[in-house]
Amino acid sequence: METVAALLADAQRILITGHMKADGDCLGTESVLFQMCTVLGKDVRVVNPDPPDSRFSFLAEHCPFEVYQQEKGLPEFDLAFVCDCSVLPRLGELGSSLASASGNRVVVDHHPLDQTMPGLWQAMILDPTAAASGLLAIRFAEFLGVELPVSALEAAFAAIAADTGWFKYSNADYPAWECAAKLVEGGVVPDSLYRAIHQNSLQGHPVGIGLALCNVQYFDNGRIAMTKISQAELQAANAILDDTDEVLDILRAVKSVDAVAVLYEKEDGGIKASLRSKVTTDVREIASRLGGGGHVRASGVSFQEGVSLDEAWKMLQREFCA
Ligand SMILES: [Mn+2]
Repeated sequence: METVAALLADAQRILITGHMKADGDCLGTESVLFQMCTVLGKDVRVVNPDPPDSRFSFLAEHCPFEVYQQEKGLPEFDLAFVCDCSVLPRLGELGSSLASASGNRVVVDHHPLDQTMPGLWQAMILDPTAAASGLLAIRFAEFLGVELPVSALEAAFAAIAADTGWFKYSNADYPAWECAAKLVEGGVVPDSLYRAIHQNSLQGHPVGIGLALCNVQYFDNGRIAMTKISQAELQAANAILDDTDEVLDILRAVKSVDAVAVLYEKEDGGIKASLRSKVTTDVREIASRLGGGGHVRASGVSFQEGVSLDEAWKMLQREFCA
């Protein structure tokens, strides 16, 4: 953290970014760093490959999320923070601009470091044992002695809650609870945050969950549950499924099940898989065999363009049941 603090002290123009389809942890971490740098009097821009997930749009009230445009390129920066990801291709075209820019690059992440581009990072705040990147952003603010506004504490809480499934999963460890307790002491009201994030969906969302659950199949004596959902099925029922977390939770609730997967066809036809496990299955290993990544208990895969939902199903089933 000392190196990052020194780089930050010398920098005036700060860029904050993160991975494609930024999740609650990525957006929350960005918001903490944005507000911290603002308190420090820096000129800060937050530029992402995509607009924020609608459930986390409330974070935009205190953090101006911009969307990267290839024609405009990235703003000039002295120091860039890359949040919740060290795999540059996961930043899309923004990643290539970032790699060729002259400013310093710092990664703030809780995934194992991507080793394919040595020399890319001048420093890092990296801890694969941390429950969320948001926790690392808070630790860094504490290290610098920056007093954060309540909106930044809310962003950190949202980040940790997002990656621990509201403190349900195995990564909800003592440091995560301890940090959450401090955030609540600082003024965060968890139930109002929960309402803002998880009780704000559209009427078609429960129908989307129902449809996705109807396609479930069990393998390996019920140890594995897989399901899938196509855009055609969703559209025929006027349903939406903007988030598969609830589907994954319900599948994991089955007693015999240890590992679950939801295959989801996006509106652009691309296929995404979300993988989770309860106790024994290493879903990061399974995801990495298909070109994806993540954590041991939570991982994901974006299949290559042109792969159909049924093809992705067969590939995933082969790896999952191997
Ligand atoms: Mn994360």
